[in-house]
Amino acid sequence: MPKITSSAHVFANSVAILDPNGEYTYQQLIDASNQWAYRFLLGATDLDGARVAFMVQPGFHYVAVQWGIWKAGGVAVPLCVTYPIASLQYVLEDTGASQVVIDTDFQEVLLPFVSASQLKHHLVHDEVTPQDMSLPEVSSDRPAMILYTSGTTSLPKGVVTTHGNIDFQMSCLVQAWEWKATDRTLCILPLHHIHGIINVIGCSLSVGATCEFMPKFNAVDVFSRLLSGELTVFMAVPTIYFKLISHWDTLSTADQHVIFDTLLKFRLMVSGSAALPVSVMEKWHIISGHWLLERYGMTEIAMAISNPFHGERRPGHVGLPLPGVSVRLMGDNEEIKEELEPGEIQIKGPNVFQSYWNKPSATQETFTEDGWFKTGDVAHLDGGYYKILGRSSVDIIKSGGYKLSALEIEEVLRVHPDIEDCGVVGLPDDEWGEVVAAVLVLKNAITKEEINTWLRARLPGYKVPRLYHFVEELPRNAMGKVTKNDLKIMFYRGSP
Ligand code: MLC
Ligand code: AMP
Repeated sequence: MPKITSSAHVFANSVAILDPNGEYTYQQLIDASNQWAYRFLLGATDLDGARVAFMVQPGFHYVAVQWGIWKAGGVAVPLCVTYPIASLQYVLEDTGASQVVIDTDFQEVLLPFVSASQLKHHLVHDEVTPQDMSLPEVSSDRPAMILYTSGTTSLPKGVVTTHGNIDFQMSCLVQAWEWKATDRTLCILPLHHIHGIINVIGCSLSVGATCEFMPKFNAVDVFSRLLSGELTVFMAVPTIYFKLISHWDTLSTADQHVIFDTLLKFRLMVSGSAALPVSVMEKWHIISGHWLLERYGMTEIAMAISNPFHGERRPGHVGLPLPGVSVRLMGDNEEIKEELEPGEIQIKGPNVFQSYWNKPSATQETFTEDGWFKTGDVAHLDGGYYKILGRSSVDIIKSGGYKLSALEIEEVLRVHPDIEDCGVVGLPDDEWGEVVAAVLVLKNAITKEEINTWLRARLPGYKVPRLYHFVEELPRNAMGKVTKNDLKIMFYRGSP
């Protein structure tokens, strides 16, 4: 069982969670997660790795369900709360989930499918009679969680992490960033990805700190919580800092001074999941007096490289290997790269995931023969600090901190009856890092708005292209492969 669920007894009377419904102690979290575990066990002694999916609003119930699954010996599969049914169905079918937990807000989208598939389901607010049973011993090498990541294949892959992985991922950050029980943080990130799950909820609750939830990001509300003077740690993706800066720009000088004085008292402010532009880091320093701590991570490895808590936080760099994590840069000819030579980031350590769910060959291909995980990100070392230079695949797009697969979006677009062919690329964007853009060859006339409405039934909003360009034919190289750089150039020339 992850240490986070057993160490909670030490902080029993402290406030663990604050969400829109109220305040909850660690003891309430222990009690509620035990009850969830009993509900999942359905009289059995151990779920033995059965997958339990849950579509629950960020907050107390989300964490209680997650811990309940772990305590019962199940594998937690958090569902994105903005997914349309097609994306939810993919995850439920791919994991072979045997039970699903549904929050009131999501019954309309999920319940018809779950009922039709005769999946065992639980509603978060169902009245249940409290039970008392014994819970299984769950060893650290057992799978704990499956998170879906988009990559160089058209369909998202499930990343399986063990309890041991999760324990290490949290304890490593607690050590590096000096988390303490007196900390209080704000969770504004989606909870189907590691940034929110491990770095924010996991770290805070593993040390007895308090985690506040704001289920939907909004710059005005975030500033109002930051200004409460109660928070000590804040973590976000660069797009969020960009949006906060845009809001700050509209405020009076007097308000800006109050913000500076309050934010200066924070212990730590972190940025990650995408490259932090130096201009954003510098502007945030003017706003808050803080040099953001930028770190590098990935669903498969959680966090691997981080600027130091004490010491120089170098703009444009992701820092040094975290304690216990080994990092190397590998060249195309299997040679380890030295200072200022670009190479692929490869990672080894207890943070590295176990496998891609049901995909043994994808798992094998992503590791070197000597067991290093190949990230696909290219970096160089600059005076001991790693600097990310790019990615080995043009088909991976990072937008708002979300990793998107151009291939996945193309695959869905090609199903549209009026679309003959398409190519999807990421275009640089100050706010989003990259925005998704699609070049289409049409069979029949159709508007961008019609395409977007159709896509939103099949993909979450953050995967839907922001820009379209229509052509007679896609540019291809001698091998017949679409030349993605030519697609990008079309948008710089202007879209019709
Ligand atoms: C949303 N929109 C996007 C978008 N996300 N557009 C382009 N790119 C995106 N990524 C669109 C929506 O479709 C919507 O359009 C409009 O923006 C507002 O949507 P929203 O969801 O309300 O946006 P907003 O609330 O402003 O959200 C922005 C955000 C969100 C930055 C809060 O994108 C977010 O939560 N990002 C974090 C993702 C994350 O946690 N990644 C970590 C992965 S783990 P319309 O037309 O409907 O108005 C990882 C490892 C690591 O990367 O190192 O951490
Ligand atoms: P995900 O698969 O959603 O976990 O996204 C992981 C990817 O995010 C990494 O492979 C990187 O490409 C990117 N990433 C994470 N942190 C940073 C960072 N600080 N700078 C640049 N890219 C980052």
